[in-house]
Amino acid sequence: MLTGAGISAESGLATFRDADGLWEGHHPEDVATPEAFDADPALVQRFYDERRRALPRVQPNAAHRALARLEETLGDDLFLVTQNIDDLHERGGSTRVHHMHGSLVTAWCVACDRRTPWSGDLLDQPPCPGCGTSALRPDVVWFGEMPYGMDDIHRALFGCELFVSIGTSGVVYPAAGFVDYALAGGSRTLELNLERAANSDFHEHRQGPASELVPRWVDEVLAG
Ligand code: BV8
Repeated sequence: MLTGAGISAESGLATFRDADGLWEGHHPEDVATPEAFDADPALVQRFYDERRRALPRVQPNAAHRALARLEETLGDDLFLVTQNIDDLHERGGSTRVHHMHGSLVTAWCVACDRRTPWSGDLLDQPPCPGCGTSALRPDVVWFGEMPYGMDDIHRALFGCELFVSIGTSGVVYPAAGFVDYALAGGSRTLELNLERAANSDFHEHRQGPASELVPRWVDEVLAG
């Protein structure tokens, strides 16, 4: 199962498409890059500090909670990978979440490579709790960087019974290619989305808000 920004939209977190207005005069995709961080670290730190500060103000929604119910029954038979860097899956009760694009609530020290749970700002270059160096960056996978856990993801994808994509526009790779990988392994594929995604070769599409579609689908799975 793959989730994207659409599953958190009804909790009040902007999606990339919504946010494809500008952020401080920049497209988000242009801020989420190592080059942008090298060129203007304060701009990029502010971008993530603002999104990290928003987290305590929002709550998981019925879609997050439904996936936690599904995990309670399926356990390790459910592999949940998210493109989202928010913590709403965890706060909704999921315990096995693979953040392939990293997480807002972790800081990564580029000096000692240590990752530390982090809820504050990084703009003022706080020292790394491990080595004391002021070299902390968001633990987020930027464009041009390798997503996390790709081996585990590919192992889970190939030959899975059902691949479900929830609330993602299917434009960013390698996540957008997961459906093809699943199809190649003979999986059934289902998309739950407000609008059909760009990579629309799913066996089944259900259109609507995640907070309605996901609990209904989970009820079907648990009943069946
Ligand atoms: C890599 C973290 C290689 C940061 C993110 C040309 C062609 C193909 C690929 C490329 C190319 N040029 C470059 C690439 C590669 C590039 C890429 O794919 N670019 C795209 C733009 C073409 N990919 C990468 O760079 C990746 N890395 O390829 O590494 C490599 C190899 C070797 C060694 C080193 C490196 C890394 C990509 C990761 C970037 N980081 N996020 C942050 O969050 O700030 S990406 C970010 O945008 C998200 O994480 C997500 O992945 C992506 C899109 O977001 P979505 O989740 O889909 O959200 P979006 O807003 O787009 O859509 C919202 C959806 O929700 C819609 O479908 C909407 O209908 C739906 N929705 C809205 N409301 C609701 C709803 N659904 C249900 N209910 C609702 N209420």
